[in-house]
Amino acid sequence: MKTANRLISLAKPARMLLIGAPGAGKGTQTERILNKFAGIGALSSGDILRRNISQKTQIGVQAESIIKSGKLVDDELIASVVKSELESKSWLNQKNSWILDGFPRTEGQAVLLHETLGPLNADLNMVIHLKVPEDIILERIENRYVHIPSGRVYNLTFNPPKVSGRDDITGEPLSKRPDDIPAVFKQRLDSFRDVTEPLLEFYDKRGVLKVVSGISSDIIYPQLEKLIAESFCQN
Ligand code: G5P
Ligand code: MG
Repeated sequence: MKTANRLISLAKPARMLLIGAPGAGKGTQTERILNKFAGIGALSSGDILRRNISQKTQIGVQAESIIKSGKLVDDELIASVVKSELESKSWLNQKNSWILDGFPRTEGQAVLLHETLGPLNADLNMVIHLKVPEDIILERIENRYVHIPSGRVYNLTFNPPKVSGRDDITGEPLSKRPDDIPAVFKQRLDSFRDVTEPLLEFYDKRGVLKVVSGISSDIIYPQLEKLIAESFCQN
């Protein structure tokens, strides 16, 4: 239930990154955080790319076959797409609070983001690894449906839409992601292990890494909420 008047306010700006394997629940947890804390925005690199694909933009054309194969799009491309989004939302400053879901996911991307945020003294101040066992997430993907314009995500057993095949808010049709098939999902997991897991150390060395773990989003979410409340809601 969305109870706007009960949202918790932050006392300090939060610039967060969620890192997790495909299907770990980055989108799911982002939505829960936004429903609990006031004044936080969110941006998912995968959602931006899927919107570009559905709108057939030049970026969408470049990204479509790469996403379908489960590989990662080029660091420079995704970094510039995310930078433009941050600019257009006026989030490139020390005041705004936001969550990045899925970007950076390589060390090269982390360096590019730092080149943008560092000079503003607005680097990421919390990077959270959502740690979920692989056998658990494999089961989730088969049942996932998404609302591409908003990025809202459903699962036929865990959080089914109120009306079958329709987004709860807009009533628009839901889609299957073309990269949610087992062979492609395996490639996405490999990319995560090969290039994204090493990024954890990068952020650990910078003193901003936190880890939350569990076999379900219901187990992980309270850990996330506590971390955010303790880190950003007290002066
Ligand atoms: P994305 O879109 O960033 P992934 O692979 O990183 O894709 P994904 O698949 O979106 O991550 P998620 O957001 O971590 O997973 O998970 P989710 O959608 O919230 O949850 C997964 C499913 O499980 C949902 O159906 C949800 O309802 C359900 N669920 C959640 N919790 C539970 C639970 O506790 N129990 C159960 N039973 N179900 C649950 O990137 C896609 C592609 O875009 C490109 C790449 O090609 C990438 O493969 N891309 C980038 N390329 C380069 N650099 C970047 N930074 C890029 N970003 C995107
Ligand atoms: Mg996602």
